[in-house]
Amino acid sequence: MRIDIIGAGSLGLLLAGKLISSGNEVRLWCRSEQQCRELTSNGLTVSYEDGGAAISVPGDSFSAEPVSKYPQRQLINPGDITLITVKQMVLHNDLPEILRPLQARKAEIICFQNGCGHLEMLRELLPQASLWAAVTTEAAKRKTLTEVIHAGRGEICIGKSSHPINKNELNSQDLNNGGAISFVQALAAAGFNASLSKEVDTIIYRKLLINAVINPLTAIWRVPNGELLASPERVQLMKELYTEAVRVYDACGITYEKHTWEAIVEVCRATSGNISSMLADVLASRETEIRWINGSIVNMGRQRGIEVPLHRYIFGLVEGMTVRER
Ligand code: KPL
Repeated sequence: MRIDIIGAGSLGLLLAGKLISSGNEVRLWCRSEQQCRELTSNGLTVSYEDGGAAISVPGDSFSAEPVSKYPQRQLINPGDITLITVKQMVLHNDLPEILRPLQARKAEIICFQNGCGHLEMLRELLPQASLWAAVTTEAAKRKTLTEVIHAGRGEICIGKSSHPINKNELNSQDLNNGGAISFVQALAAAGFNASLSKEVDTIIYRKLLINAVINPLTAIWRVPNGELLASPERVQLMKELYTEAVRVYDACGITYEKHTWEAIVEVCRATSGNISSMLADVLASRETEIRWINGSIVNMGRQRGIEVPLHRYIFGLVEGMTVRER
């Protein structure tokens, strides 16, 4: 397949390395010219913490393009499928212009973002596109601009999201789409555990709940995920955030058998040493994804007339911690 991957962070590099080595034609869009140069001269390496054999792809087996704002680059001559692996803020701030050439096409686009809000923006920007949401539990850590560590094998689940909740759309989901089916096959051939699912919204809302409870509190207290469980006061605040969010989910008719409080505690334990993605953004003075995580809970609550004062408060606190890049 011809695949465009927009975003050369840990997930983008992981997908690129394995998809290139299994014979796909990949164009990797990077945020810096320096990363493009290094990828072209050094190639790309995926290594494993458990000592498994690393995958190294030479720089002439794929192309690396800069997603530079000035001069603005555009995704001309797109491949069979476009993967967007950048964070929400980059997608909202920098990508609309780059994606413009896809406006007149029935482009297949797979979005790997945390939180909600990007699909609505893309639906408006690219009305003809077939938009897919992907949720992954693959763990990857970028070591250098050209090397990523595949720290834990997980799953990639792809489906049509109906967010904001739209029951009619949910029932008419059509997954018999050539592009996504071929892409899932390409992922499997590259060694990923990937599937198409009609349950992607359930998985998205489960992840949203986990991220809305864990991420902002780790960012405010500057602690790894596991330390949230270290004091009863912190656990109490987590529980209150959880309870508010679940009230919104109930009002929206979102099923959450698997979105239990115990599941959130379990994620904290399983990722106890992790610096959450939001804390990592705060520590690097980058804009965070708070608007698309807790901000989504606030918006969903507003639409259903449900007050979520704690999410609103936390949202304001974290939003005030970083200055938006422009
Ligand atoms: O998804 C995460 C994130 O950091 O964004 C969790 C599950 C909290 C793991 O760190």
